[in-house]
Amino acid sequence: MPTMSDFHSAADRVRNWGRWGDEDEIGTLNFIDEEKMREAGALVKKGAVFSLGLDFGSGGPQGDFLFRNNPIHVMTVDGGDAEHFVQHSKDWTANPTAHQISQFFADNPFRFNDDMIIMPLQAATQWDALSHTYYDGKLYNGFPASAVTSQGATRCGIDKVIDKGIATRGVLLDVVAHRGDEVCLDPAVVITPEELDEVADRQGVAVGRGDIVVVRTGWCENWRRTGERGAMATTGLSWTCAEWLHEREVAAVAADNLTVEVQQSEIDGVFLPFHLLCERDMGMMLGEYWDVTALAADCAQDGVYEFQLIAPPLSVVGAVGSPVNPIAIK
Ligand code: UVW
Repeated sequence: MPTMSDFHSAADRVRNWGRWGDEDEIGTLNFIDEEKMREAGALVKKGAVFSLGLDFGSGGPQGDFLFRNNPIHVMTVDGGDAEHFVQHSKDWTANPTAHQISQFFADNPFRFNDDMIIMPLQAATQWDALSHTYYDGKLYNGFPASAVTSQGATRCGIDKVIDKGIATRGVLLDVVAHRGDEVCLDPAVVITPEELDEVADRQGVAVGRGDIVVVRTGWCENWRRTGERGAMATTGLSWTCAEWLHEREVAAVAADNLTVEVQQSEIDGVFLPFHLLCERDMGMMLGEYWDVTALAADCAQDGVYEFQLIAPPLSVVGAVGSPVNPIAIK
């Protein structure tokens, strides 16, 4: 089993600190330039849109992870409120604002509904910001871990990437189809760089500078069919795929599972090493729970595994991640 020292050697090889200046907070998104965006736009041929976002609701994928809940959706105004104010307008005479509202509803046909949502920003389909994971007291580009406090991230927050879009060429790597599995990978599968090359070769697609690589493990399909959240949790990329992405100057990586990488320990004493290498050392954002079911079916049908990918996070100031509804357009 690889050791902590192997991890540190890999980190030294992939580290992009200073590559785009000492103040850079967007990392490998810098690989997406104007030419790349034009190339991505030209991939739209049939006018077919695929949403890769899961529903944000009580039936989401959270459940057995202590720190996160499914979104809680609450109505804050509905039709009942207007009728209540109309019927009880005389009860509100001591409260000028409420009285004014009750008069408004009594005199005007206008009605409205409002709502709010309470959710971890890591609840369903999401981006990890570069401030999400770190080690040895440092974030991406050497910013101190203390830049993230209970007030939020003053460095590498998700709001820092907003100006990038995010819009570029997406490439689906369908490991499920490559292995001939029907729905999903076996939980024990560890996807290696060699396998990523095999998948790309089989699909006749090359991964390059500024791309977002989207990996299909079948997790979302399996979860939707069986309701199982935990059993399929372990399959994903090997930590060694970080170097594969680094060499190709990929802009970001996403998958249809919780962690993109395998959850089982690959290195003695380092949990989620791929996260640490990508986010903290390379400055590469991870996209999680991206549901590629419909996209994968279309790619299998027309043999085209590249598309324009548009996946802007919400500009939540100081957040270390964001919900997203990625759109693939072919
Ligand atoms: C952690 O890194 C803890 O979670 P995620 O896989 O959602 O990024």
